Amino acid sequence: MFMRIDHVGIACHDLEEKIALFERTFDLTVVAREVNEEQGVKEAMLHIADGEGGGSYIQLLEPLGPDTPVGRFLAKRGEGVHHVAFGVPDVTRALEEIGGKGIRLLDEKPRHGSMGSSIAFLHPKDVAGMLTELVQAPDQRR
Ligand code: V0V
Ligand code: CO
Repeated sequence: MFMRIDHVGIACHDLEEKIALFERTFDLTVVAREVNEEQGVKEAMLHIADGEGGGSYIQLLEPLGPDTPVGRFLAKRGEGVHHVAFGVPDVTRALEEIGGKGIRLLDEKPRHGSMGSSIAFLHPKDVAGMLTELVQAPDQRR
């Protein structure tokens, strides 16, 4: 079902400061930036490697406000790992399969994600406390 880890999302207060930290510490490069109003985030993707069906990345996330998923996470838990995203060939199909196993879906259908991807989230309480994202690359080229 999963082809690779697409990205690990990190919640942070100050995106620019954390981009600089990851660039100088790990020699990573930002390959995309986006404000995603629907998800309530400003985000940056730092490229790690290329893999089956697309690349793998660190995603740095700054909330657009306190009343957003990442804003509430920061208030409760502080900065840290927010979610793990898996690359799948077909996110609609993966949602059907996983939903059929009784896992609560936070998205019934795919939404717009970073770099033109289609994304959907699974409830962390049903996946060992891990907020899980499914990612379908736009054309297997990411
Ligand atoms: C909240 N909880 C988490 C969590 N966020 N557990 C693990 N990992 C997280 N990231 C726990 C929280 O501690 C509570 O447990 C419980 O879930 C309910 O949380 P809440 O404080 O009521 O917070 P809400 O209202 O934000 O609800 C949490 C969920 C929400 C996960 C349902 O954040 C959500 O729908 N997230 C999906 C969308 C998202 O995260 N978008 C931002 C990334 P206790 O304390 O009651 O035990 S956007 C992105 O990745 C993009 C665009 C991309 O990749 O392209
Ligand atoms: Co993500």
